[in-house]
Amino acid sequence: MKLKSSILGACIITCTLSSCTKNDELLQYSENEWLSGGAQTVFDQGAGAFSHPFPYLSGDKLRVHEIGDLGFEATFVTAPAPLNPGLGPVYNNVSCASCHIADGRGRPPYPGEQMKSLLIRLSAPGTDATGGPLPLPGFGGQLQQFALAGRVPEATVDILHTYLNRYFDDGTGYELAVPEYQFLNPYIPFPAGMQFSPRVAPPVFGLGLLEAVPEETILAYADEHDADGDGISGKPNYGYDVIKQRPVLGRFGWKAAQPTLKQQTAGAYHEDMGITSSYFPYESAYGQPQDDGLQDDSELTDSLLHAVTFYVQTLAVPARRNADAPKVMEGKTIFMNAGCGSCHRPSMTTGVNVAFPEISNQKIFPYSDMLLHDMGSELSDNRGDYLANGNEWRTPPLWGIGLTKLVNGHNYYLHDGRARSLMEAIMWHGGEGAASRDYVKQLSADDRAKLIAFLESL
Ligand code: HEC
Ligand code: HEC
Ligand SMILES: [Ca+2]
Ligand SMILES: [Ca+2]
Ligand SMILES: [Ca+2]
Repeated sequence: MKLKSSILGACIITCTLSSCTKNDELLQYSENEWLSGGAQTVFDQGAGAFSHPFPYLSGDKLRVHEIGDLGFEATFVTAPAPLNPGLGPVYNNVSCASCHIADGRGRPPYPGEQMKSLLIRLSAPGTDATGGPLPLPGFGGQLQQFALAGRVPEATVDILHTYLNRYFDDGTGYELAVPEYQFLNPYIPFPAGMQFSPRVAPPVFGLGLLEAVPEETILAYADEHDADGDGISGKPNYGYDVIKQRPVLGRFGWKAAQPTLKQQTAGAYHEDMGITSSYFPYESAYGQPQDDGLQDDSELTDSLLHAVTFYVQTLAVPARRNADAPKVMEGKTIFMNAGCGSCHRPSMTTGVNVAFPEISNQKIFPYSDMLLHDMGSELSDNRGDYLANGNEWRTPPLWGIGLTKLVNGHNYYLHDGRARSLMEAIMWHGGEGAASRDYVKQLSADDRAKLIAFLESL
């Protein structure tokens, strides 16, 4: 299977590049749901499944990916230093890879552990000049729980849990863990009206393909005022593009507030690690006592920003496992019948980009519509993020989700990692997702297992 698929994959890209005629076998193959990332799918079911470059990268592009890979792994340190200086003065973590572990997802801290791959966005009520969240005076747009020697972290965070006990219709109980955040040791008192949004690091593979989906495709799924009356709206977010200096369709982040992978990457260096760049030339702590207030040169070169962005653009998507097993196929039918596919759209096709044929014209299976949905008050962070309100979250892609445990060693899902299993993630769905959740609630244990088997095959 593996070898055959790779060879056929090679045919597909050759055909795309030279527009040769498709024969039936290829056509059938291009419909094949095993290939979650189209021709840019990899056949690794192990712990490294999220960490492969696109199998088809022409010319010196693989080299750029490799340079970006080193940048993604690099541990930043206090300046001056010969290698990777510029960390801080305040930061959440020291490298991209320490949050996006093995290019996969982060998790909330275990009891007694410090928070590392979960971060807290902050804001004051209102919006800034770009329509985005208003920075919280004295703390900015994000809480940094670490600081360089001799400087004070902004605050530390403890997470406590309460538990909701609920029941499937067949009487089987399930439990939802509700996180409660306690902010401790703030370096100055928190201003009144503080809003916060906890978010775990999502996986970073397949993102170049999602960036290549035409805007029209995503907008065609939108039905903001539910004109067709199916209970599902779907709303595009428009974040602010700091280079174009205007709102642009958002795609990345849990609320789809980031328009491009480059800006997302520059933003991560800036807020998560304290590394300035041409995108964000001032330290996140600028104006706070942690910063020296001097305006230095960018700590990150444009060429490294380019390479690390290219790295996340060209991480391949793992192939599905057991996609044709009867249990999995029945699980997919249940998934569609439950209405999951109204938001977790099975497939999309990327647009044509002559400068980047590797991402062009690929039928991909992300299981997302890239739009915001009202997920109800129980999942709300009560904080706006451009056009997203507190209840609204972007449908996360489900591709590769069945490999989470293997790659990341845990089963924590949703924006703040509160769900401890795939089923718990489903049972948290409210708002527009409530009807789907209730459908699952009335399933037999056998059918619930089939639904999970399908998700685990993604
Ligand atoms: C402190 C942990 C942390 C660090 C360090 C970090 N990230 Fe992230 N990353 C996150 C979180 C949390 C999100 C989701 C943010 C949001 O919802 O707005 C995210 C989102 C992303 C996304 C968008 C993924 C998607 O599906 O929308 C990309 C790409 C990304 N990060 C790349 C990077 C790169 C490159 C670096 C290093 C420069 C980096 N990250 C460093 C936590 C981290
Ligand atoms: C109304 C749109 C919508 C429907 C319908 C829907 N989902 Fe979701 N799903 C979302 C959104 C939005 C999130 C993210 C919520 C959050 O992080 O708080 C999500 C999160 C998830 C997650 C966790 C993903 C991750 O990366 O952490 C899983 C698993 C999931 N959904 C499965 C399902 C299944 C199975 C169904 C059908 C029973 C379903 N969803 C129905 C929108 C939807
Ligand atoms: Ca710095
Ligand atoms: Ca801050
Ligand atoms: Ca609708």
